[in-house]
Amino acid sequence: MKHLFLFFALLTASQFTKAQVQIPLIPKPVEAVQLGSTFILDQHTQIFGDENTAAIAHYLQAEILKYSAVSLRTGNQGSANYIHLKLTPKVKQPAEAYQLSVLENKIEIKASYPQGLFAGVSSLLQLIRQQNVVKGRISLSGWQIKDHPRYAWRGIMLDESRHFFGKEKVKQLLDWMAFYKLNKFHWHLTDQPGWRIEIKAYPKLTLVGGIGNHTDSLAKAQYYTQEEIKEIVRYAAERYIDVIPEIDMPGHATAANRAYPAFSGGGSPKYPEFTFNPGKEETYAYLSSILQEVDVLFPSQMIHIGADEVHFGNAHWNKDEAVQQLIKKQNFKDLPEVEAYFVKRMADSIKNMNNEVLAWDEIVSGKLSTDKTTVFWWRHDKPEVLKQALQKGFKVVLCPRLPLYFDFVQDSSQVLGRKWSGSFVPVQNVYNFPGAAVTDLPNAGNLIRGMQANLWTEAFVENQQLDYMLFPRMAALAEAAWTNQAGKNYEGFSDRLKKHFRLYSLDGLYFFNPFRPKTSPEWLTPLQRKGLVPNNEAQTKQEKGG
Ligand code: TNX
Repeated sequence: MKHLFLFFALLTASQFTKAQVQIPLIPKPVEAVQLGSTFILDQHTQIFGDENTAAIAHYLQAEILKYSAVSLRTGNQGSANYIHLKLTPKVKQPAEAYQLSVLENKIEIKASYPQGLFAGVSSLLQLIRQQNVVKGRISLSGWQIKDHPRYAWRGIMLDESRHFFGKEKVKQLLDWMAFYKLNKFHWHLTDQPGWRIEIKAYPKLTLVGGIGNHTDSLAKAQYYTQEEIKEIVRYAAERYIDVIPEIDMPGHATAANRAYPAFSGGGSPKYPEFTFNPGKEETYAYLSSILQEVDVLFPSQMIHIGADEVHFGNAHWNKDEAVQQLIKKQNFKDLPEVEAYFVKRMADSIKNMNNEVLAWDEIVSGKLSTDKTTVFWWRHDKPEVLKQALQKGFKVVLCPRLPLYFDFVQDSSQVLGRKWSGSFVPVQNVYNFPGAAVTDLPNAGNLIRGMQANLWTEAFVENQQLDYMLFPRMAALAEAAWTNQAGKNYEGFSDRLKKHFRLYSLDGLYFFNPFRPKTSPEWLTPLQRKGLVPNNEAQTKQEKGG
């Protein structure tokens, strides 16, 4: 009896130790079995594949050289030590499903689709970058990994209208998105302070509309040329990230209206020149030709038309002659009907360009059909809007302010950023989203495409401030969006996350340490050592509002 007890005690203890060995990956894969073997990666390791895997092989080579200073060559399966990238026959599974085996003399990554192969490479790179390079050699523990994502849409939105950060910062963001298997970059390019995308047919949009930002209305024009847009789109495509442009309408149009006042629908005392004019035929031709150029530049075949907060600044519609005529002609009873009419016409023109229509959740109460249309649920205080969107049959991307607006502070002590009735957005809340209140809704299973974090930038001017809001919440977002509910565990995530802080520092990122919110000297970046903490420049934002 005593022996039996001891036997069970030992058994439980050994299982316990086993459970402690976590695969050092974020997001956590569906299945990971440790093998006990070791693979040595060095300059003799060859990457083996075929013409269909060559681009991904090159990415892998380039990343290993960049971060670990080891140069691998591409080669063949006959070599003694190799990484094999293999596209397997297509079977019905998510495109990003993959298998990664780190064995004694070979590493194998298998997937049915290039997206899956890329996800496998991304996992391998995470394992590599967390190891020290000793005399040009990297030791990797043996693992057998099987993995696929929970959600197909795993995104970050960056607002570059309020403040402009530029293409180097965007590329760095795309690098980290690839690191964390985030695959949708939603680019908010137009809003009140500035228009940031060159449009050949209407050059003043950037030359005039590009002037100014949220803190300085006279800042020199900043925007992306079409060549730069193409460069970013290509860079993202190499990382299997879709870029989705947002051209906000009919509200948030102030910058465009400075350039081409003829299409302005006016505003309200607090939001002057806020809208496009829905009463003029010319407005639809103007916006459609803008969107047609946008369509050419972005192969994702998705255009986000905003459509948010129109009521902030459409008071002038009550007096505008063209809008009044439209109301009479169409027999509209109020301004929301005018708004719905405008959105429907623009949505039709986007669908005619063979694009999907994406918009904020205000469109749920409008007139849009649900086909090729995705709603971005952002008003966390209006759960009924999410419910209604799903009921009507819209596809949905989840991005409620709480907990997915990364312009909100992450700790009660912070002042730079927003709060909502005193609430903030800590890493743990990001990690725990979505809860049952969302996933148990009718239709949630088939209509929710996934989730994204939105980084609005009214309060952020410096790159370091941007980093501070994104890291490490981006890691929590990635695991929440990729890893199934059953596999999620905040304690385990925290342990894995701590090991990424060294990588953040190595990349010069300024990040928040949620485990030691006060100071964490061992991870201080050069900037932090100089005492350049963002809180010094803090501005307290209003508590409620948009
Ligand atoms: C609401 S989300 C907005 C943005 C602001 C953001 C600040 C949405 C559709 N509109 O215009 O930048 O809040 O948190």
